[in-house]
Amino acid sequence: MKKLMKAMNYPRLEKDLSKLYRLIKKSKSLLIAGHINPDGDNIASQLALGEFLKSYGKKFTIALCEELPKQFQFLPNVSWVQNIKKNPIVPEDYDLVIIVDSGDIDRIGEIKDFIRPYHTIVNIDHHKGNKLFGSFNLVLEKASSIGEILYYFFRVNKIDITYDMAVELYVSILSDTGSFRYDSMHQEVHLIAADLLSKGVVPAEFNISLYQNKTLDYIRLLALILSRIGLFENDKIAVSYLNFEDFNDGIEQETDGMIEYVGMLDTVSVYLMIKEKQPGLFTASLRSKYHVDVALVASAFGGGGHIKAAGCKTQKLGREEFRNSLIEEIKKQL
Ligand SMILES: [Mn+2]
Repeated sequence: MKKLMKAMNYPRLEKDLSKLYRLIKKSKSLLIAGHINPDGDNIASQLALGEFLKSYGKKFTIALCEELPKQFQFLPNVSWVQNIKKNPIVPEDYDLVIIVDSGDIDRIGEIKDFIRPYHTIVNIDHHKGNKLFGSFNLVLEKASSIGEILYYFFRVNKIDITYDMAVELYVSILSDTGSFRYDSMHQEVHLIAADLLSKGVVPAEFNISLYQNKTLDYIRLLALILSRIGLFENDKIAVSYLNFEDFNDGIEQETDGMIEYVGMLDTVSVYLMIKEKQPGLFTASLRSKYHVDVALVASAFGGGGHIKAAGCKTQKLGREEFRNSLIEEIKKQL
């Protein structure tokens, strides 16, 4: 395990993982949360943590302030995820708050309103530039996913990884490495995945649930996005967009992954998706295939993220103005 964890380049890792275990043991009731617009890493890792807490006899709530996206319904014990807008919670019920996958506490959205000064906050994350908002911060920038961090946590503390936990850790890793394809990959991830497979995980079983479960509305929206792709700077920049009126109820959340189709063209180096989330409020997701640092581009508009994936928003600019300003900013690095 020590050899595996060396790749994390985090000298105090073993000590911090034991410290986290002690914090959890000491607590009576835990509130677990992740970022808004949850992805597979976020949801699956929280469920894996839940499995462990349950086996330990701890009371806990996995809180979400929105509906759980459909593609995660297949995860074991998914009913533990509680939409606090439908089933409200009270802060006094908890003493420990664990926040995963969020570089900034604002990323947890309205769940933040339930945090009180008497709560101990544990921040488990892998985003660069994490704001270290926790009373205890476990931020491993080299980790592929929260699933990978939890794998080390379970192993170091000799916690049995059950089949359900293995499924959740595997889905968490799959989600944040783009099925073992992204820059976040390193050789230890394959060793961890192999160990999870030894617990009975069958990867082919997730293919349909995660990737082949779309509705006709989704496919039609995707067709619209593809038809709207515009190319700039010798076809190096691709941009598509969705207007507010393009969204049906509930489908907005599902459009997140569609940006990948905008970057499929071989000439494209940077690709963007602009969405009008509310009338006059535009968000931009930015992706880079090569050297362009899109986090830097996003930061010019008050946003941020990773080198190859970032985001920002505006209420001052119209859609085309926003697009043109973004292109100007990208041009500085092309
Ligand atoms: Mn993540």
